[in-house]
Amino acid sequence: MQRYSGFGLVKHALRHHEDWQRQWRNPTPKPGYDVIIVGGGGHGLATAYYLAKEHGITNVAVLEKGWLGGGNTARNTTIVRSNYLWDESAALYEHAMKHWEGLSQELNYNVMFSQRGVLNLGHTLQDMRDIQRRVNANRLNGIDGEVLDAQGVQSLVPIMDCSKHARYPVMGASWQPRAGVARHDAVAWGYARAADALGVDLLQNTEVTGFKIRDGRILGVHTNRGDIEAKTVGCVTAGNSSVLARMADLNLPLESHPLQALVSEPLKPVLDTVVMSNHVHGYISQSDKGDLVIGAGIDGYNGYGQRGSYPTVEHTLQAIVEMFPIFSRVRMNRQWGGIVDTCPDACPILSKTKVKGLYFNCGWGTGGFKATPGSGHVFAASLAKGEMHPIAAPFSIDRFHSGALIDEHGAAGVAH
Ligand code: FAD
Ligand code: PYC
Repeated sequence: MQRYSGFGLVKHALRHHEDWQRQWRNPTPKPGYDVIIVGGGGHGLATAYYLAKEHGITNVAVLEKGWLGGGNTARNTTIVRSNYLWDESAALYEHAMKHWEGLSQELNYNVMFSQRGVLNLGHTLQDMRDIQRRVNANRLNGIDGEVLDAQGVQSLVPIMDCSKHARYPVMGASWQPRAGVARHDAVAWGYARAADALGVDLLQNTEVTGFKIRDGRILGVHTNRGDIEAKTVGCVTAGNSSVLARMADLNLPLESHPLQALVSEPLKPVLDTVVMSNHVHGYISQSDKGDLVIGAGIDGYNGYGQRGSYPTVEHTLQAIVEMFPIFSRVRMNRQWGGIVDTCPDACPILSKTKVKGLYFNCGWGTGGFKATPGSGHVFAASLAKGEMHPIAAPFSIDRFHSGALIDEHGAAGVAH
């Protein structure tokens, strides 16, 4: 792959940004591939990359109906942490965390992973008991975590109102120092460039409209650009997963909801960690550009609108200003929404289906960005071997029949 030297960069800058090398090819679809990944978000692109890199399966296409990373990957607020309660999810998110810690080097692409720590605040005695339990469980799983009291929180975030006069006074928090944020679109672009370099075809503006299934086996997909054959198909389509599932006559226990976020005008550096409060219902961090990145819970209704709304801005900012009165005069710049697919136990689905060769990776709800490298890694191994990777296996669709649910509502960090 061609790389630009310092001289090359200057030369291109002087030529008015013309003739830059494309980051990835724009191939014509082949009639068939060994593996098709539906969905060109972070998870789909990571899956394709690890298929090629770790399993030598390079005859792979990623089919994306829009542009790469234009779904939830580019709409999320980029919080990365692994402090989940149950062993199964702790293993999955910590697997991702370990990948995050070397991802920029792995992809030779700066994904700006910044381990600035995440605080999950507690405002009631019950919150604090839950926090204590979760931090204990994390430590038993070798995941970093501490329980802080209000004073500990105040010393980490001097600008937050940790006084007793707040409507819901801060009693303490869980603190994961290795947690943080990353640059969302760089994650998609980094995986895309690396997968393309290994021979993966990235097909944008290619929408899957149906599946070719015969005798209970997948044979390929129908798309707006014609039929494409493959005996292994992985669907990684986040908020659209139940729509895809219906095309294969499958019923997934998913609900699609808008989840909104907003950013402020840029400010000088003022907040160097991530603060989340489920109770007051808002979370906040400051991006490297200086804007405050803010969000809350999912919209109460089902929908596919990728838009923001005034009531959400209002109630989210009420929560933020309660915690941070210093931000009361900051102006907001932009708001947007993404479509998240929520599962009844607030855990993802990584699973085979009753259609041989057809797999789903979905249901990440409000929290899948942090899982991107780990999810791609274990999903690729599952597709390559035809058996779910041990870290993925507990997240099979079968759990909704067996009752072996993994309830992570408490650790989800965002109300849903
Ligand atoms: P996506 O990036 O959505 O990719 C799926 C792709 O599939 C899309 O590009 C879509 O166009 C494509 N597709 C759909 N249907 C078809 C079809 N028929 N044919 C072809 N392509 C199709 N998670 C965190 O961990 N931390 C956070 O701070 C966080 N904040 C969030 C804030 C907001 C506002 C939102 C909306 C989500 C947030 N999330 C967060 C959740 C996170 O964004 C998602 O879980 C994650 O990005 C899902 O990644 P993905 O690659 O599976 O999905
Ligand atoms: O899962 O940590 C999370 C999260 C934060 C904001 C949205 N999701």
